[in-house]
Amino acid sequence: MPGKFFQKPGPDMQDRVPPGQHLAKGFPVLTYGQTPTIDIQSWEFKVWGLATPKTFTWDDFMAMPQQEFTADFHCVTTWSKLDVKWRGVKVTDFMQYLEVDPKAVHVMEHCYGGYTTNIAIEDFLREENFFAHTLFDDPLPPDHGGPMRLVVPHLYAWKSAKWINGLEFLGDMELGFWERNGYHHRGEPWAEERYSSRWG
Ligand SMILES: Nc1nc2c(c(=O)[nH]1)N[C@H]1C(S)=C(S)[C@@H](COP(=O)(O)O)O[C@H]1N2
Ligand SMILES: [Mo]
Repeated sequence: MPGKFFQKPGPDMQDRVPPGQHLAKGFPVLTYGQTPTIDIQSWEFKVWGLATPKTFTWDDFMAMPQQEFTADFHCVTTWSKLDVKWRGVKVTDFMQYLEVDPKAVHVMEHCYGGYTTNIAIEDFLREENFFAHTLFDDPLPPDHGGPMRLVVPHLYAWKSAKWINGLEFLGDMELGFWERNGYHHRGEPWAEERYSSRWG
């Protein structure tokens, strides 16, 4: 009964809803597998690959500049949610704490629970991307990726890794979990980059 869960975008919203998407009521949870249990005391975030290896604690992240973000969220399974309010750390601010080899062209996002997703470095370094620990003024709920997730508003939400705990900087593209299983390598909603063709 899709009518119960989705609504047609109103005329004012039409230009914000990508082709083939519908507005979700509420904020659906979409996870492959179980929600991991993570406590903030032992939470760690690692950086490796073509970057100086570093480990950040929760306190390290909280000491970075914090900001509010409002962003639209598009899941490839055809639901979108507009104006989601988050709080966290901008990716470009976080990058000030890293030393990345200029040969890095791609990034693998790693998560508690083993999920991975890949992203080109120019998509990762966009000004509008952020790590989120707060959702609509409440601590980010575990099902939505708490204590911390990445949000990449300009790509389908499978790139917005929940429970993120690491970045691996890469000299070549490698594929993450859904990308190995047929999803598009990039995933741009306005171009409907949903799935990869069998030939590439
Ligand atoms: N670690 C992890 N991150 C993930 C996923 C997942 O299964 N595991 N699902 C992705 C998908 S397909 C979507 S649409 C969004 C859903 O985020 P939400 O559950 O907060 O709506 O998270 C993405 N990030
Ligand atoms: Mo999704």
